[in-house]
Amino acid sequence: MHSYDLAIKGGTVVTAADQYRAEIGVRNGKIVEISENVSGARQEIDATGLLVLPGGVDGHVHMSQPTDDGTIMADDFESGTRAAAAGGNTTVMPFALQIKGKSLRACVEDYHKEAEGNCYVDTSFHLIVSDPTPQVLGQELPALVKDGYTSFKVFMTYDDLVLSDAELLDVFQVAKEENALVMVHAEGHDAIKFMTRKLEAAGKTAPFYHGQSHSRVAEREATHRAVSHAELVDVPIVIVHVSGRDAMEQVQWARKRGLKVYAETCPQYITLVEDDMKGLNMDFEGAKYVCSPPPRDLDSQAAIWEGIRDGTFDIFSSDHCPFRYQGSGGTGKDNPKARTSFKWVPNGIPGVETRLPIFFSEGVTKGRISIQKFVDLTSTRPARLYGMYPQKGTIAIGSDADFALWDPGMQKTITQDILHHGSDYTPYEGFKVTGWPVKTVLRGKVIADDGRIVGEKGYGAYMSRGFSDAF
Ligand code: DUC
Ligand code: ZN
Ligand code: ZN
Repeated sequence: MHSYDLAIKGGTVVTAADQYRAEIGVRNGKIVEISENVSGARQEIDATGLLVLPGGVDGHVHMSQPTDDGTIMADDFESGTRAAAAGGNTTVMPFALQIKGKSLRACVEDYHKEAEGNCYVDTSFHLIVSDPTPQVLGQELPALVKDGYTSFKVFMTYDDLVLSDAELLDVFQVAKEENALVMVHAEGHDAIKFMTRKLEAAGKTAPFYHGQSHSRVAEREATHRAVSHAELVDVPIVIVHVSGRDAMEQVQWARKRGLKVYAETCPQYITLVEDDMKGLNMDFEGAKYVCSPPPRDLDSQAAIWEGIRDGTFDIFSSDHCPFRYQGSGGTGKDNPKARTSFKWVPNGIPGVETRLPIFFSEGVTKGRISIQKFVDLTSTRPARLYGMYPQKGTIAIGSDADFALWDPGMQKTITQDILHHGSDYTPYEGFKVTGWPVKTVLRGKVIADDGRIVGEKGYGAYMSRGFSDAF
């Protein structure tokens, strides 16, 4: 008779607050003992020399998301969660997108069908509200929040997603009444369109000019507008994918006024720069780095690190939004329309598998942040902010037995051939990191082991959530 299904022995347990030598006993997928010595387990993992971290919680990923321009997202739930598992994650949060003119509830149900039986890690969905009709605002959203979809994203740009200021305010008001958390894509639509027209008229159509069209001014202005609307309604919001100093200063301004404004940043904003979108010689290769908001410059990277250290940023997510570079039949980044103008290049880059190693290496290994901060921004804080804590995001008695066993000294070079995503490239090709997830454990089962996926497809479960700790 075994007391435990699994014991993790010999490692150093790390949480957002602490670090100590301990062994962990797991029963029925939950952590049931943390002590100096755990024995009597059916399976033992020797974690000598390893850090035992809570499994990564990626609060912002896109997979199997419908598009309206003939492109296809490179990851469905199977490949996207496979990549997530290999990268040390145990929970990911993709977006159930409301297709304009369609009921949000029906879109959520369709999205569940895509996920069901296909996941290697646990998932929970945010919603994207693209069509806030009276029916959506008055009935569907309140009912969905009650069913555990306690966060939704709104967009201030993109023809098919943009909400007017009046619509933003209406959605914020529903969020306030229902205690839901709104995530805001803050880039000003008219300013982007204005710059796009000017650039195109001057013949500047290469992918590089995406960065100039999605200017830091447009991001700053929209961030200010979003936090002002949040002040008016008196509701907490999250500004997602903050790219640099300009938008970050608006978050800090809001905080100084006592507003509950939370902020997210992503790997691309500490590693990539606008010039990456030049490709080799202003050629189309630059499309591999096109995402929104776009990467900025070295000063912006330095600003993001300041913001990470001083607490401006609450969460560090991947914004994994993968497209193939060469998709068949014009479904990838390199498609005939995109060759005519940057404005048709699908926005987004893959990153769910590389988020943790890049942040660990650039942050912890290089001495910019503590390992507690790393755990907080990549697991604990997203779990709290999105209503999954303490089931997810920590190592404690009663929590899910989700771990990333981390070798802090392992050196790796990121290349496409070691990754598990559905994209045919990585924007981080050749990037060297120190620190790597060698095993990922989800609810007591090893799902990834030294780059091999050993979990079962379908073991990843859907989680309905409680309320955010932002309220
Ligand atoms: N916004 C995202 O959050 N992800 C990718 C593209 C975008 O505009
Ligand atoms: Zn966005
Ligand atoms: Zn995104």
